[in-house]
Order: sequence, then structure tokens, then C-alpha cells
Amino acid sequence: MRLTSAELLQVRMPLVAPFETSFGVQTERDVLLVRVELDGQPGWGECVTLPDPVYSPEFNEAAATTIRNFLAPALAAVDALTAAKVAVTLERFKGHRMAKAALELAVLDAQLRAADMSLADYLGGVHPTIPSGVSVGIQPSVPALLDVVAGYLDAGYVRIKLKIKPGWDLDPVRAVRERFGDIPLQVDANTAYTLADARHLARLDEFGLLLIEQPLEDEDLTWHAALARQLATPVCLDESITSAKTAADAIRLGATSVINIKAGRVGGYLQARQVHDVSAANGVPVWCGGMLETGIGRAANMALAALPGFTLPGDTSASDRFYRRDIITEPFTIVDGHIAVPTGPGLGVEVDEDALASVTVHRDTIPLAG
Ligand code: OSB
Ligand code: MG
Repeated sequence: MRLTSAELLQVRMPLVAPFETSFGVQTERDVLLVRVELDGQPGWGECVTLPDPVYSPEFNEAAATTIRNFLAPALAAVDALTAAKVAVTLERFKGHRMAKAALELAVLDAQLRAADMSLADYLGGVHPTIPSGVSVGIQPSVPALLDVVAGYLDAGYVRIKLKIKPGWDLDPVRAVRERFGDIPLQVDANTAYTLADARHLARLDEFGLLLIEQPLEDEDLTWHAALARQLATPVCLDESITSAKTAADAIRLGATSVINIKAGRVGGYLQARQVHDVSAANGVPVWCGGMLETGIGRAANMALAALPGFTLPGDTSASDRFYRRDIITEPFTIVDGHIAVPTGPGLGVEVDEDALASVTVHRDTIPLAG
């Protein structure tokens, strides 16, 4: 098959509530979507960049430009294009992993729809449903946090992740433990600390957390290893893991004993599977992270999370955790703490083009030579 069409869509969707992390507050989701055609067969991808380069160096406009100017034209030049050829074709372009991942996902979706195979089957998924965790943003106060967490527990979420930062760490964690007891609980710092905070972070040990996610800067593998030696709480890397290679290095260094896998962060779902494989080979449990995805990216995450090494609940929440109504695809819902992995061809969800048009701010076709 050949890449016969590529389009970029900028979509804006309000969030049910502001989502605050150590790197800022999101009040709406500005999402970049990619629609391709392989010999006329449509496929959809979602780019997980944020509007600003605050989680990773990538951001929406840069990703759109990269896809338009470099990535899509390179793929259009490939005969017999398959998803397996995307990463190698784009290898000479440095970085821009989220942009590459979005395009690879769109190609995967088109290819698998044409082959009548689900993404979960293609990746090697083994679980029909996956346990659902939720990422809880920084709240204005501890009582507000307790209300929010109570709501998620009532909804059935089986694991709670609290965003932390200096000044919002011990108190909220203690309050959640005191109120809700022995629930599966973890924290995510999004790089907000330094090694000088090691003794402070060790005070989290008494709360029996599943893990602490990305306490230090992205590139601080050695420092994460040093910190890990000072904590009883397992260290889990997110931002630092940009490929299966960095995953292997981080594991060998002792910088991480659990890994958060986000396909966008590592350049695509195929590389994400390799991160899964290298982690499994080293006995390191993994879980599926999230980037406030719409139904398109959420569907792909459910398929990824169905792989056997995903032994911890991920940030694979129901659609209504972020969106009152995800009108782009049918919403994902939580039943008994679990979400069903789509079984239809490709992503296994259908894009409602009319509904999509109502939230689309900009849509344009990428000129492809030939
Ligand atoms: O660090 O996991 C993170 C959202 C945006 C950027 C980074 C992160 C997050 C989340 C939300 O924690 C996860 C989700 O989509 O449910
Ligand atoms: Mg994280």
C-alpha cells in the first residue's frame, strides 16, 4: 500500500475540570490528529504533544510542522508502506518521537483495518479487559483532593495516582492514606525534585506507595539510581524513557524498577512494545501512561495495555475522566474497575466525522509529491 493522503486536524475539547501538574495547568485539550489514507483506506492517529514544550521538548505546532514538512513526505515515497517500515523510514529525522508515533499509529490503523485485524491482536495483547487507574491533578486544598479521590474510588478506579510537587507531597499523600486506607496508591512528580530532596522524598516511604514516578529531571539516570538507593518506594521512570535502549540502560543502572510506557514518548506503538519486551526480559513491571487522549489515542493505549507485561494498572481511564463527552469516538467506560480492549479492526473505534468537525479548529491536507 502507498500513503495516498495525509491530513492534520487541530481539535479543541474542554476538560471536565482543570488538570494541574508540576509543569502547569491544562483547562482544555488542544489535540493534533492525523488522518491518512493508504490506497484510499483511512487510518487515524493522535499526537500526544501538549500545546507547550513543558512535558517534553515537543509541542503541537512543532509536531504539525514536522509531520507536514518531513515525516509525511518521507512516508509517501515508500512503496508497499507498512507500519513496520515507518520508524526505519523516519530514522534520519532526529527526535520528534510524538510526531512520528502519531503518523505510525495512523498507518497502523489503516493497515489493520484493511487486514481486518485489531491493534491488540497485532501487538500481541492477551487481556480482553484492563484494570483502570486514574491520575489525579494537584488540587487547591487537601479537602478538595479527598473529595476528588472519593469520586474516582466510587467510579471504580482500582489505583490512584497523585500528582505531587514541592509543597504538595507529604500532606496530600498522608491525608489520602488516612481517609481511604490501604488503596493502591502512587505519586508522580514530573521532574519537580532534585537529588538534594532525597531525604524529604524518603519520608514518603512510610505510606507504602506502589511507586514514585519521575522525581528528577529527564536526563538524570545516574541520579535516579542514586535516589532509588535511598528510597524504599520503587522509582518508576516516565519522561526519561524515550526508547527501548534508554529503558535497558535505566534498568541496568538501577534508575528504575517499574516503567511507565507511553507510545508517543518512545516514538510509536511498535517501539512501545519493545520497551515492554525489554522490561519483561528484565523482570521489570510496566504500566500504560496517558496524555489526556481522545478516543483515538485511548483506543490504542487499551490495545497496548493488553500485553502480558502490563501487570500494574495504568492511567488508562474512562473517557469521562477528562471529557464530558468524547464525541470523536464512542467513549470508553469503566465497568467493575476495568475497561474493555477494542476488538474491531485497527483501533476498533469509529471516528464520527460530523461530531469531529464541530470541535475542529483547523484542518488541512499535506501536499504529497507524486
Ligand atoms: O506524567 O503521566 C504524566 C498527563 C500529561 C502529561 C504527563 C502526564 C499526564 C498524566 C495524565 O498523568 C495521564 C492520563 O492521561 O490519564
Ligand atoms: Mg508521568
